[in-house]
Amino acid sequence: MRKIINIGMITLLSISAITAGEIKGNVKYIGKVRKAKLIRMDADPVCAASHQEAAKNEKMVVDADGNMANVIVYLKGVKYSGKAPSNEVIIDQKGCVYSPHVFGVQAGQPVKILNSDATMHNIHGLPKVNKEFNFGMPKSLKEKSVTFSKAEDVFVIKCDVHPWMKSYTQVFDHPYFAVSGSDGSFSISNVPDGTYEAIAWQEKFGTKRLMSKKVTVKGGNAELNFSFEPPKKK
Ligand SMILES: [Cu+2]
Repeated sequence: MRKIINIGMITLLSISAITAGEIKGNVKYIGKVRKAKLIRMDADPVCAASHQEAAKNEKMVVDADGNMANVIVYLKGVKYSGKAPSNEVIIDQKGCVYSPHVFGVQAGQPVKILNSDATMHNIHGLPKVNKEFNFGMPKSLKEKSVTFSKAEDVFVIKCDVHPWMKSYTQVFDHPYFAVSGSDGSFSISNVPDGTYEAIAWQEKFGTKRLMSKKVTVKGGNAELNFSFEPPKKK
């Protein structure tokens, strides 16, 4: 009798371990797409000279079809016991803008900071849960590395030399997150079967109008779409 129960449990465990799926979707902006403002970099001639056409403000990156980039989509409250990946997330200071403008990273995963510019940057991360960091990166210093030890909601990383330089990051204690690309699409893979609360964060809409949706994964692909709307006029 005991044997049968054990075999049953092992079978059950192995099925749940291999049953996982991919969450795929798209983020749209439902509203009039305004032209992005151009960034004035006159304060630093090296920055200004690195652009033939002025760089665009990235607070809202939406294409002509309403596809919205730079939106963090993640599953909330997921228990995950795996290790943080050892591969680095790279953030570059290039043309006096941060690339990427928005990124996600796992707690304990290294973040490599590059300075591709021939000018001085001072990168200043302003987390509340994790340790603040703040250091100058003169043109001779091409690489630095930081890690965040705990999960934390979105915070800003800015440059104290160039006030227009901002990047946003969120630290996760699991790998189930993604940032939408320029076509608005995202995918989160290897998600164990289950029903989750999914959240979408966007820089302009921020956390006040956090978007939340239920998503169920049951092998194969699960679809999850978000759309942001401008606030209704009263
Ligand atoms: Cu800078």
